[in-house]
Amino acid sequence: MSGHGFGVTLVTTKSERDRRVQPASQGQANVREKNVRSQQITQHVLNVYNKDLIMGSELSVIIPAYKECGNVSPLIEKLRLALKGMEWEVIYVDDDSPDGTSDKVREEAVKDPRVRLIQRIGRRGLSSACIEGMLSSSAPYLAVMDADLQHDEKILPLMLQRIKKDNLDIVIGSRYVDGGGMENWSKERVAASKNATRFAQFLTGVKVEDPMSGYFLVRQEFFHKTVRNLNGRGFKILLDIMMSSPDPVKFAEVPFIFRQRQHGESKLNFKVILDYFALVMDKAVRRMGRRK
Ligand SMILES: Nc1nc2c(ncn2[C@@H]2O[C@H](COP(=O)(O)OP(=O)(O)OP(=O)(O)O)[C@@H](O)[C@H]2O)c(=O)[nH]1
Ligand SMILES: [Mg+2]
Repeated sequence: MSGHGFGVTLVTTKSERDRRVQPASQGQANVREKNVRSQQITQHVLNVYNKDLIMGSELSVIIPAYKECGNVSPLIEKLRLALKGMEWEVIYVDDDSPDGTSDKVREEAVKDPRVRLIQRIGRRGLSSACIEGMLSSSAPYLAVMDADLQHDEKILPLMLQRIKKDNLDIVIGSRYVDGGGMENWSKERVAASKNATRFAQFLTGVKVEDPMSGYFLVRQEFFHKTVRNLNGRGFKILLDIMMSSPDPVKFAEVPFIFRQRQHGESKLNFKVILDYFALVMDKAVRRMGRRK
């Protein structure tokens, strides 16, 4: 006899047939039948989805996104290539972008269960999007990268290797260590970025070359130790995390070339700059408070 469930052909074994010939009672037979079917369905699910997916991912890549519809499919494809052979997932956190970013991510998720989405309605904010994405993951390692293809996904395996090998809390994708840089940026933008970096280094005492990078990989345990101290506002989640740790942070920087944005528009505006100064001041004041 065969039955159908979830598009699966269920083949009943001889011993099941024998048991069904003289059931102790019809009720018991029904229960037994249900158990057999549920075991067969579980086995089918295990066969269809590979073991890695059932076991969970080692790395979650968190992508904050606002109006990045055109960048979704190209970035997911780049991640597939860069992370081949690894256990990974990608979690988009989209603030209900009017250009259909969330729908595009859902379209990709139907084809690949490693793609996940948090669509926030009535909310805006890059840092808070990263925090919520990281909190939604159960992976031991969490990467944060921009949605607009500016961060070089090819260094992710190296970042993961470094954090494990050197037992670090955080590995930063850095524009300002040897080998790093910015592709075709205007002199004014490079100067503004460097000045803002020096300002943060001076006021917060943080020893990172690129504390304003939006590209990093963090150990989940470490993130959970800092999460309740985070300011959570504005654009600079890395600086926020580094300055919120109760203990000295073990970190390394891996160089990459910050690419030019190809599709979509920049969200870097005057409010973002004001938020940045507010964050640095907040962290500097707290640091002075801790020293007293
Ligand atoms: N969820 C969410 N993501 C955001 C928000 N603002 C910006 N982002 C995302 O954060 C990342 C960084 O923003 P960008 O506008 O690229 O900032 P930037 O890289 O400093 O500036 P450009 O070089 O001009 O692109 C991108 O993936 C954005 O889509 C927001 O309010 N909510
Ligand atoms: Mg960008």
